[in-house]
Amino acid sequence: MTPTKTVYIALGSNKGNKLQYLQSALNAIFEKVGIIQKISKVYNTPALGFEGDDFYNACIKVSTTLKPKKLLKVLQNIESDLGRLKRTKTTYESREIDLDILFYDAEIVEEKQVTIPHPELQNRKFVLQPLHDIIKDFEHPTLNKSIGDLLDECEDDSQIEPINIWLKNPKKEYSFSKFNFIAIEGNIGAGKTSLAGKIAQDFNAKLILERFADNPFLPKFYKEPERYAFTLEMSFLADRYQQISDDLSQLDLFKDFIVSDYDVHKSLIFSKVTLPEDEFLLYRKLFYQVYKDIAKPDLYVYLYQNTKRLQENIKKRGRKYEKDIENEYLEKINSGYLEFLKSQTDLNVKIIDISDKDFVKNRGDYLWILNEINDEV
Ligand code: PH2
Ligand code: MG
Ligand code: MG
Repeated sequence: MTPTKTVYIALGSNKGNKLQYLQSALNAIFEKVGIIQKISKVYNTPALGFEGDDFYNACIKVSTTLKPKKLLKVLQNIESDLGRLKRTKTTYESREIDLDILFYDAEIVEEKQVTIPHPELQNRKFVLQPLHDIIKDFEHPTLNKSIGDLLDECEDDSQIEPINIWLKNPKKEYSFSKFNFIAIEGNIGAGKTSLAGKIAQDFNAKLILERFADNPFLPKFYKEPERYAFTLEMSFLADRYQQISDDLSQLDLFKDFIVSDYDVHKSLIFSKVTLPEDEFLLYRKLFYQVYKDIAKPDLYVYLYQNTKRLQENIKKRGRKYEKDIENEYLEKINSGYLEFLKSQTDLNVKIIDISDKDFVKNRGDYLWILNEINDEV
């Protein structure tokens, strides 16, 4: 997986509807760069280093998987999309929007077009003050001083004043908070774990992942399905019950909701495919006795992915025991899910077709899925 980095970005505008430019830039950063973790107040600041109207300045903390050069490119595109023209003079001039990278984790980047940390930040109160709102204790990786100390020592004596209007975090458009428990389901290799992980990280949810990697019967089952199917299903039943009841009972006061990468009913769906009829009936009896009063998710998301791409994902993650899974098996599991979902009357189900999406690679696809889920609210 691509590592997620924390970046700090300074925003400035001194031309046109300044607040609107800052907000539009924020929205575009959310769409193209990553989730916005923190937003400073907006400050009115006199133009420093040139004659011009006052600026509105702010700083934000963002999580991103973009690398520094790509991040710079994306920010420059946002600047030009918002109407900023290429410089005409070599000195500073008024601009609709200026987006500068201040820090990229604690990394030091010195390349032709990018210098990080921003070489001027310690000399600019219009950067240090808003930065101080969101990370006063962060230590500058080359000056080895906190933002608080840099602000105290800064010789810039500009009068900078917070305005009483705040920028809005675009992630507030997604109101997952209506849910207490979302289960992400899908076939083998559909991307359940990746999606659940991203949602948990971006929206402060408690993440419940299926722990199947250590099920000793799974590799045996793939080698000899007839012999190990019942044992495998029984061990899943026992494990999943244990885990889900543990996890659901440990309330986490600091998390807003729960997201899991499975729903317990998958036991029924898989066993219907893997077991002979009579064994399945026995199994189902046990299942309902075990799960009679387990909490149900208040939203059940089924990620539909076509067989070809499931196979590609399975190859990519390279679990040895999964390498000979046949198309036919995946197709049976998919039909099993759809049949199960059709029969559910008191489950809030959202089926999302992701066969032409790649939400790991494309942030646009990820946001599209969030919108689909959000439509259910
Ligand atoms: N940006 C500059 C130069 N001067 N002055 C203020 N007050 N705010 C800015 O964002 C700013 C500036 C170069 O990018
Ligand atoms: Mg600048
Ligand atoms: Mg700039």
